Amino acid sequence: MERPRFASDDPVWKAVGAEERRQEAHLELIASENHTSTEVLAAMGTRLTDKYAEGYPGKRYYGGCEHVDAVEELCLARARSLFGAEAANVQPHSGTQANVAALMAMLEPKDKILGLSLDHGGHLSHGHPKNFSGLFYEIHSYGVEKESERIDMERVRAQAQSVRPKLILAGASAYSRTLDFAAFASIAREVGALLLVDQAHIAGLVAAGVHPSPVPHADVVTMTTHKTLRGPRGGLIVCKEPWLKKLNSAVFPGGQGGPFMHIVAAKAVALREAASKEFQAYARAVVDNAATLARVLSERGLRIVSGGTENHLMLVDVSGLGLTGAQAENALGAVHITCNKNLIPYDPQPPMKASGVRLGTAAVTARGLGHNEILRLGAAIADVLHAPSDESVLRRVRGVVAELTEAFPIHVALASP
Ligand code: DSN
Repeated sequence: MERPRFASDDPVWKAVGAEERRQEAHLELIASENHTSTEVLAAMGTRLTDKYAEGYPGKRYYGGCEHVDAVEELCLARARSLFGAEAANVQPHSGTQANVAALMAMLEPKDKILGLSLDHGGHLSHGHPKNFSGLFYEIHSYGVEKESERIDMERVRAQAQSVRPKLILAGASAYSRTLDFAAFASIAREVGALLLVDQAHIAGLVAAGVHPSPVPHADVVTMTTHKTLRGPRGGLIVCKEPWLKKLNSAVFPGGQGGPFMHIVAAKAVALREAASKEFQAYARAVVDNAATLARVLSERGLRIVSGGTENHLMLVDVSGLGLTGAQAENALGAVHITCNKNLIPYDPQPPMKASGVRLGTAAVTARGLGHNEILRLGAAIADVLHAPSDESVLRRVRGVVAELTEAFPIHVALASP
């Protein structure tokens, strides 16, 4: 994107330019990343970043907040409307900050949480021992079944009955199957627990109606705005009305100071975009592309955890090829396909090696790749993983990636949905 030339010899701008060129020339398969529209990007680079606005619209601790109040009110109304929610808070700086606020509002320190095990696709802020969640609460975990590699809701029910948690947490960062929020809610009711859903990964799919919504079932729903939702980097919370007062106070002053009003503006733009028909078509294409990619990889002998995908991501078990996830990530990186190593369920490898890679289609779909391009991409990935040190294969695949990235430039595709 064109930008005014300031101190163009500042190495910061050189690094920013290099990163933009990297994004243009690489296919992004990290399932938690996406490419925003230029309008979302523009909102982040506005004078709203200068403004202090501690508090909430109409009740700020600083003068001069009338225009940022208007922006935050718009953002709140769009969040409520997009997710069909009674109430919202759009100030969390990140998904983790949203979870800090939700857990502060819903629990007392040392209360019991039952959430998805991190080794089976859970989030760091759902109970990692060094995260606030693991430090301040008593964490119990459910996992996926060894055979099916899916969550068995009857087993979650039995575990909830034995643990008697104060809160059940549903949501994942590496789970490719539809989450049954109605079943989570019925289990929570049965054991007298609250239900918190972290829909960080699937927020855009939920907004577009291609994944069932947790909103009717959960007390509180947290999310990030930068994954499938395609907004700025940040967090967002929607909830049932009775939770709003406690949540607002847990966000500010509980866990944060002044909100990032330029980011709130960008969230408002992204939420408007996510309500469009074009975004619905985009989200459907993300899921279709993921299914196509999983099918091509399976046909080429790669094992997809749980046998496939129903959302935007999949875990590919590369151990059968004699590779670790780290080696697969490096081999794909060498041909300009970016992804991350990832533990698979019951992984014998440590996290920094892992037996799998996680692949997601949100970003490549945002730049315009469709069915035929995903077939080429899937074949290219399989070629590399079957022959990671064959220079002639790597050279040919680099050529395929260059053709795709040149045919689908990021900033042309993303003028706005
Ligand atoms: N770091 C995020 C991910 O990659 O899934 C967790 O939200």
